[in-house]
Amino acid sequence: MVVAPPPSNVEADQRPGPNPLARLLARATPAVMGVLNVTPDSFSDGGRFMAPPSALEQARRMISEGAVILDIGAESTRPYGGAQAVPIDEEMRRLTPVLPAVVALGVPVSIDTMKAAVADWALTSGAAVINDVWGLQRDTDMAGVAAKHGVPVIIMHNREHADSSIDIMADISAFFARSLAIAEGAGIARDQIVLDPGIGFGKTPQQSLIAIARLRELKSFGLPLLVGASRKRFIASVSPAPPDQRLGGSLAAHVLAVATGAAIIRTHDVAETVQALRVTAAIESMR
Ligand code: HH2
Repeated sequence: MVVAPPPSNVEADQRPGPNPLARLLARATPAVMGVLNVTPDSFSDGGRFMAPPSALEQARRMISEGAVILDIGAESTRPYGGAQAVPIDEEMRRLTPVLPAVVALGVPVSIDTMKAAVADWALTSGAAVINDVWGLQRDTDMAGVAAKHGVPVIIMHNREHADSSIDIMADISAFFARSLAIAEGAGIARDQIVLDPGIGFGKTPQQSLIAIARLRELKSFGLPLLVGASRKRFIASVSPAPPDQRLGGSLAAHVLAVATGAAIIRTHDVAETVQALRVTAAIESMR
């Protein structure tokens, strides 16, 4: 059986619709989010896309490979610790020559930031989604910014430190409950929320494996789930390799994440991920 290629991702996402999230989720296949790091120090591709022309080239490439949303970040979160804090003005200085040009390419753009002021500015500059790796719990103005702009928010689980003694699924659920209460208090509509277990963030490698294996439990919130396992260290804990040689592990994790309930996959390697997910879906359709 031949699975027809999906329609152009750009055309599809420019159709009028209720919100960018609803349009992404209305697709038959899981949405692939391409990562664009305009940073010198991101854990797997720091420095590669700092220059605006390379960032734009990478954005175009990811769209042509099938990304239906791009996630732009200008401050490394360095999962597993060691992030270099970036002042607000520096984060905006890195984004200014890139963000509006990427928005103009026609797919929705999410802003990966922990700072409400940066999110506010980015949304005014054309970003359509907030991606907060502290799930509205670090910068107390973040929920208000999301509500003011009426945009979707990705709420990611995070912890200051990993603790191997805790039940990580219970911790993730308790964190989401707190974030959802904050969101509700700020007036963010529930259909604007995506939950993300935060693979690699405040987790031992084993806890990251558990979060993917038991992802389905998080469906109880009744909200779409996003998983970003791309190139992360838990892969090397199973099969040692530097970040740029973790594609096989990333694909395995993402295929299983979709099987256990993920609707959106965040990845650095768009072409390979799209191919893996299409082949998985084609095989599944034969069952
Ligand atoms: N992972 C990273 C950054 N942002 N956002 C969400 N929602 N989920 C994730 O898993 C996630 C995220 C880390 O990856 P990357 O952006 O490549 O690294 P860095 O933060 O070092 O730039």
